[in-house]
Amino acid sequence: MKKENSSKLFPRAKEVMPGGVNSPVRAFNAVGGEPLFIKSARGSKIIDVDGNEFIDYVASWGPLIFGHAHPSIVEAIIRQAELGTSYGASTELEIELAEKVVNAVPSIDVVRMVNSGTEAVMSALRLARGITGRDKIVKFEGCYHGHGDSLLVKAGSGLVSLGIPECPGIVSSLAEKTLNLPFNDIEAVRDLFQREGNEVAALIVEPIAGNMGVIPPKPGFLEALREETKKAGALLIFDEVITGFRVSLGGAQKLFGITPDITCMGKIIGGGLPVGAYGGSKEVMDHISPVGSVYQAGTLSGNPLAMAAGNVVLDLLSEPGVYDLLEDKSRKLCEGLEKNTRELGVPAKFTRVGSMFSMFFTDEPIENFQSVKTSDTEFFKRYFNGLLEEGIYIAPSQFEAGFMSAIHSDKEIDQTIDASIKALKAADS
Ligand code: KE4
Repeated sequence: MKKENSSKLFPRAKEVMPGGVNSPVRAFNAVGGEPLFIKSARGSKIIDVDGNEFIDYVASWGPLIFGHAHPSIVEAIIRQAELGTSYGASTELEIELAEKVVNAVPSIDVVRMVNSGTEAVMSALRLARGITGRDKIVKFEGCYHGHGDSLLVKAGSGLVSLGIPECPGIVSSLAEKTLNLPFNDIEAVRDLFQREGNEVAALIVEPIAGNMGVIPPKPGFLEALREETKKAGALLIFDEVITGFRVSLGGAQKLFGITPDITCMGKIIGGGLPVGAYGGSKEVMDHISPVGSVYQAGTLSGNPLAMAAGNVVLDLLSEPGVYDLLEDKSRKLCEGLEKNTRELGVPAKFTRVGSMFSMFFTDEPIENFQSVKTSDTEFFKRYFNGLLEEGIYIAPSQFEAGFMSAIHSDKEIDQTIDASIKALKAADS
C-alpha cells in the first residue's frame, strides 16, 4: 500500500499540532505505523492522500450513519452556507432539530444544543450538581464521556474507590468526587448507594458501553441504576453520544425502556458537523440559564450549518425500515466475521447492538473493562494492518466500536468478510 504522501504530511503535522493530530486516537499509536491522511470520502468509502480507497467502519467515530457526503446532507449544508454560516442568534432551524429530538427521545421534553459530546456531558454534570447541591459523581471503568475534568478520573485504590486523576492537570480535590465502579456490576452499585447514595449528584453511564469496545448492559443492570439513583435522590445521566439515534430512533433508553433524568447526545445529530446536546424533563432543564441559575453557553451552539445537517439526518432516520436495514447489514457482517474466526480457530468474542459492534481477540466472556483487557492487542494490531492492506478501515484501537452505515452494500460487506480471512491469517503467522 502506497503511503508516501501520508508519510510526507505526518512530520509537517507534528511540527504544528501535538502528535500531529487534533485527537489522540487518530495518531494510530495503538496499531503502530503512521496515521492515514484522508483526502475525500463518499458513501461507505474513504480515500487517502495516496489514492488508497477503504471501506470505512469508523464512520468518523459514529456520526456517519448514512455514510460520507450523503447528497441530501451536503445539499442542506451548501444551501444553508449560502444563507450564512453563523448568526449567534436564534433560528427556526434549531427549533426544528430540537423538536425532532424531543419527539424521538422518550425522556426529553427540553434540549440544549452545544458543540461536542464533551460539552454536553460537562453541562449535564454541572446541571445535576446544581439541582442536587451534591458533589459526587459515579461512573464506570472503561466508559468514556469526553475529556471534562470530572470524567478523566480512574478508580483509586481501596474500598471506596475514591477517584484519582487519569492525567496531569486534573485537580485532585475534584477527582476525588468521582467514583468508579465496574460496568455491569449491580451489587457494586447497590453497595455504593447504600454507603453514600445521599452524597451522589449523578450517576453517568453509557447505556451500551462503546469506548472499551462494545459491551451491552447485562439484564437488570440499567434497571438497577434507575432504581438506586431514584431512591437516593441522585440523577441518572445516560451518555448517548454514541447510542443516541444509533441503536434506535429513541436511543438505548427506548430500546431498554429506561427513563434517565438527563440524556447527553452528539455525533449522529450533527450529521458530521460539530454538535452535542443534553436534555431532560422541563423541570430538570429549566434549571439551565437563562431560565434557571445553572450557567452554560456557547458561541456556535445551534449553529445553522450543523442544525441543517442534523435536521436532514433525523428526517432520513425517521423513514420506515432504516433500523431494520442497519440491523440486517450489521448482522450479516458480524456473522461472517465470527464464522471466519471459528473456522480459523482464532479465539475471538463478538459483541453487537444494532449497528455498533466489536470483535475482541480473547476467550473471556465480555462483560466489563477487566474482561476486555484480556484481549490480545498485539494480534489486533496485526489484524488492523492486515485489513488496511485489504482496503478495510476499522478503528485503530481494540477498545473502540465499529459502525455500520445504511449505505454499505452487500457486496462491500462480503468483501470485508473475505478480507478478514486474509487479515486473520496474516495476523496469525
Ligand atoms: P466529543 O467531545 O469527542 O464530541 O464526545 C465525547 C464523547 C462523549 N461520550 C461518549 C460516549 C463518546 O464516545 C465520546 C467520544 N467518543 C470518542 C470515540 N469513542 C471520540 C473519538 C475521539 O476522541 O477522537
